[in-house]
Amino acid sequence: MIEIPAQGAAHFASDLHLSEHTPKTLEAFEHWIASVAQPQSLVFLLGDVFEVWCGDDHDDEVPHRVARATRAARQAGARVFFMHGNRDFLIGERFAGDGDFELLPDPEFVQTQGGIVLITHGDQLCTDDKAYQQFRQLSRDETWQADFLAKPRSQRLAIAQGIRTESKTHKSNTAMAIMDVNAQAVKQAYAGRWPDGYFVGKCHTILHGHTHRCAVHTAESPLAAPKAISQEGTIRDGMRIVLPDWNYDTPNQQSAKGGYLTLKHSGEFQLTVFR
Ligand SMILES: [Mn+2]
Repeated sequence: MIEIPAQGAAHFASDLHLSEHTPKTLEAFEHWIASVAQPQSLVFLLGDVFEVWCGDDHDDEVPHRVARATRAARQAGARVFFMHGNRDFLIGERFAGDGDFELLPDPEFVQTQGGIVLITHGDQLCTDDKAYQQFRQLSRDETWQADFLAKPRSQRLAIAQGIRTESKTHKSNTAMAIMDVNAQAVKQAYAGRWPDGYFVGKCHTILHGHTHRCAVHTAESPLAAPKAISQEGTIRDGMRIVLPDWNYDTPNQQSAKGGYLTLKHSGEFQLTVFR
């Protein structure tokens, strides 16, 4: 459980999907993290910061720049946390050291006066996507990961490329509803029952990314249409906040270019969406 300092704030972003093809999004990220990094602030990156991650033994400009940005945030007095997404789940201690950030388990909990917030990348709540959940279980296995990381880097990149192509085909053939969170899985998560079968602890509010359907859902309308607009309020029981994905490079008129959530010790929040 992580507590938000009384005088500080926590800032959450996810799903930047950074790669060599996203220079503008990378620049927006660098500006954003510098703007929220100060003493007493907590910066949470909730997964899929990178489009793909094949091991910490990289020599690429994008991860170097991200590590420089998180390290600078730490030097400015912030604590930086990183949770794995389904694309960058292979980030390890070596890269965490480069970026001077702390790796978090998924889920993790944040304590505020407004209640306990469960934070997660969100992919585990999409229980209707059976094919993905099967791959997830396989790829989070220690032996699978050790085998994969032992291969030459060029081979790892080729395998990752294959998985991405397969995933794109799967996505275009799968109904939108199946790739969203499952209502029952969300309901059980509030009661502490996580989809993997373990009891993780109860929470009042859930915060996640992954689905690219930015919204603030409430207990009264748990599955209302996503609305990627800036809004503020105080967290309460049964609220589920979904972070926006970032895309400054091929923006689309209908969706936001990015955004983040700020959460205070009091439980007040502000969801800022970039247009
Ligand atoms: Mn994801």
